[in-house]
Amino acid sequence: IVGGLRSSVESQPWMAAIFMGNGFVCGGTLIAPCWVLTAAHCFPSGEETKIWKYSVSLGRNTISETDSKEQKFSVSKLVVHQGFDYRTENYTHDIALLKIVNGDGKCAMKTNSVRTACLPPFQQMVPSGFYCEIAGYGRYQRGGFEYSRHLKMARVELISQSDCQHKYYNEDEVNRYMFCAAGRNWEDDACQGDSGGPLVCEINNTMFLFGIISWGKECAEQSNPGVYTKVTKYNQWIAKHTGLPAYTIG
Ligand code: 4AZ
Repeated sequence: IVGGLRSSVESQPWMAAIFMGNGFVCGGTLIAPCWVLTAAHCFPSGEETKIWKYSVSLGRNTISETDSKEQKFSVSKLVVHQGFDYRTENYTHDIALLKIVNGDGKCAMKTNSVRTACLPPFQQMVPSGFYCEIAGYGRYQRGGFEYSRHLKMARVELISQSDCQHKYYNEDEVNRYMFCAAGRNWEDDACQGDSGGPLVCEINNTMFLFGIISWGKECAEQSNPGVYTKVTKYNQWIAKHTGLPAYTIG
């Protein structure tokens, strides 16, 4: 996250960190005790058969050190959206699911630092101009290469679909499965290493996961908003692959 501020995981308790071996891969969001939603582009094609390489941490304030309150899991299933094409520069359907399980065969336990985010109802998008928040452990400086030592968050404003498709990007780059958001004065943005992580919006005191951090041209550059996977297009896909009852999905 470029700009924004340092966050504690207690204020982003749905935040997941995905690792391959000891290496950090991507952010993610806990949407049910056994399920983390993330971005498809975090996984090269064919990774569904190599889930033993991956692990997931919840309740973690830094990437570099383990946390006394953290919960660690292995991955028992990886579902990458079948419409995502890793070989092209196209990020359509940048969505994936991880099923998590710990050494005792259990899923996530609710604590002060671990909690699920809600999924919004199908096709119900927040209006442009609305402010939401993003979180991640990725790069923290415009043009920088270093990942943040701590979890960070930032407030971003949702940009109208037509502005995003005509003013900032084009319709080939940004389609109806994506939306755009940017910080005040273009100063706050997601950056490399944040992908897969959450864009949540507060509605009636409840945090709903509307976006998955996906891509963008550079980070925190004027007129280059961040682009997010539009979670409200995927309720049925999530229900089908998790088996979660539809009423818990928005
Ligand atoms: C990335 O490479 C990435 N500024 C994610 C988000 C943004 C740029 C790059 C948005 O994962």
